Amino acid sequence: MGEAVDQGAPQGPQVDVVVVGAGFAGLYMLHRLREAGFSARAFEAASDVGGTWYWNRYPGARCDITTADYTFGFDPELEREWTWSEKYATQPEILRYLQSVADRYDLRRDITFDTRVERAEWDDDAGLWRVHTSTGEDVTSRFYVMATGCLSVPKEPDIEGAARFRGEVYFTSRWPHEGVDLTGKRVAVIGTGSSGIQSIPLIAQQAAQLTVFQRTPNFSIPAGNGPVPGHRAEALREDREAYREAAKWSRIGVPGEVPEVYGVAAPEEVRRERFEAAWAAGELQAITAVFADQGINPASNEILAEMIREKIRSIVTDPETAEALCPKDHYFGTKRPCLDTDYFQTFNLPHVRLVDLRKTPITTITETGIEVGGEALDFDAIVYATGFDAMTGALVGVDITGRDGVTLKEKWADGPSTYLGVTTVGFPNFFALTGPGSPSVLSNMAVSIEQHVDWVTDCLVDLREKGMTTIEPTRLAEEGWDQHVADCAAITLHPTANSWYMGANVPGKPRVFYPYIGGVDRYRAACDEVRAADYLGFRLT
Ligand code: FAD
Ligand code: N01
Repeated sequence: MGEAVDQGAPQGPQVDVVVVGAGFAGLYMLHRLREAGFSARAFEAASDVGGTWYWNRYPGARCDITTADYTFGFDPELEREWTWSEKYATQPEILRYLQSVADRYDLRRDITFDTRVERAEWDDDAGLWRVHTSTGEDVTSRFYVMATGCLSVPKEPDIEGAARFRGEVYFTSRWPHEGVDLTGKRVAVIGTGSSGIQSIPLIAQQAAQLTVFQRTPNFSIPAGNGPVPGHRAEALREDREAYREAAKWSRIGVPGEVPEVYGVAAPEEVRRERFEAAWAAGELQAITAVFADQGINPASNEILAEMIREKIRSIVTDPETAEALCPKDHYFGTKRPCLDTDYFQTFNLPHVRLVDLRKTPITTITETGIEVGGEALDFDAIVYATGFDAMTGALVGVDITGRDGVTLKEKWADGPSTYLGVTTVGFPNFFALTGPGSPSVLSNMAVSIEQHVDWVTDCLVDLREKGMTTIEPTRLAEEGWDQHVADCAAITLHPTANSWYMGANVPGKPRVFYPYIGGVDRYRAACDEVRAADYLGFRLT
């Protein structure tokens, strides 16, 4: 393969691969493709690289996987030259890192910014993808890779009257680049997921009055931010490669203990000791692994949940507010738990008020504020921290038409269907990085992105070596994988929650469990096995 521009008929592809998106996934994909000798073009709707870390500039935006782990591991030189300043780096630092990655590997020259891919059709006769962009530029490619992100399409505000508000309106997921000064203002924040919980303490520092509108209280533990944790820094210094290898074969993409203690069986002092250690560690990987059975056994989960509620009650001084902040309608971990810095403490401040939407739902948003439970509250600014059309939003947001004229949106009308979470029947030579049916958002995404990109690149190299030009999963393989993904979720507590993992946050979205919960390690083994078995479950032509 290689550059194959040919204006005469029959026309071949202009590039080997089109990549959509220039976040962690698109950048690494581009780099690997180039290294392997493929020609590639990337298109990015934003004006620069970074993806998540380009768009989400709200106050307090940080990662929630320790940054020493949430980082590329493919190049020891890159690792030697970049030092993270904190346990959980801020958005500007992560953005600078991704910009430096783009510079280091000279990636920008193949990325077209401010350009959205709007449509893509598979041309079965020519065996290529026809990709159409918002600027009118059309490109043809042999392979088409969506690196469009799992959390890149903000959810529309589905609240009556939202368009009427005449004050300032902000979305955490599209925060203005120049920053926002909320000093002295009356501010409403709607949403108490990770974005809300990170931004609320900082918004409270500026606002004259802050009112937080909470529909579902969330489990959150203190991040304990500070320097990179000593044990991780040391392990990396001692044997970087072994540490990264351990991450690849871990459950969530971060080296750590696999718990063996069962919550229901453990003596009270053991439960307490394990919980307090996880609380003090300030790491999702610790609090999600206190008990071996917390994700599957309601009784064990409740033991952990109640210990977190006790902490909330001990922090928040007003008992009614404390109770309203205690999550009781979902099992711990079935909605993504949050890491915070002084979130619960913020509700002790005199100018901060919590409105429990379960008790008093929003009636409407008006020109001047929000009506709730018969009260009309006026605001200067409303901040929406209301989340994303996760996992599939960006994929079906592009009009992608496969072999039989069926679009991806049509095919996935009742929920996504994939083989290995990266390919789908009817869409030859199409890859969705960290797609539904892969560990993706349940894992350290840096590790999962590298794994997907490496697998896709290896696959394209293998095809080239075999003299093959197309790859598509078989229906049987896809059905088997879908069943496996569903079975893994079904034995957990996850399907009980109204979470974005279940598509429950977007009205009308199919209610299935979107990611693969079998673990990063097992997933990697499955992908490796498929490749070792000469692409078992795929049809190559
Ligand atoms: P993205 O970074 O989302 O990049 C996708 C890019 O594709 C975007 O720039 C978008 O503009 C572009 N795009 C989409 N559609 C089109 C189109 N049609 N045409 C052109 N361009 C398009 N994960 C972790 O593992 N650890 C964390 O600590 C963590 N923290 C997070 C914090 C926040 C605030 C958020 C929102 C997410 C966080 N995540 C975290 C998940 C995070 O999204 C991933 O870790 C990772 O950044 C995803 O990289 P990506 O390249 O796959 O997608
Ligand atoms: O979005 P969310 P997010 N009326 O969907 C509420 C990653 N991330 O941007 O739960 C009233 O979690 C909604 O209520 P409910 C991370 O993976 C990581 O915060 O649906 N409220 C919820 O409280 C995360 O999970 C970090 O009842 C409405 C909130 O808005 C994912 O991105 C930081 C509403 C949305 O929470 C998404 O997080 C940020 C309505 N109509 C993001 N609609 C880190 O810490 C929605 N809500 C690294």
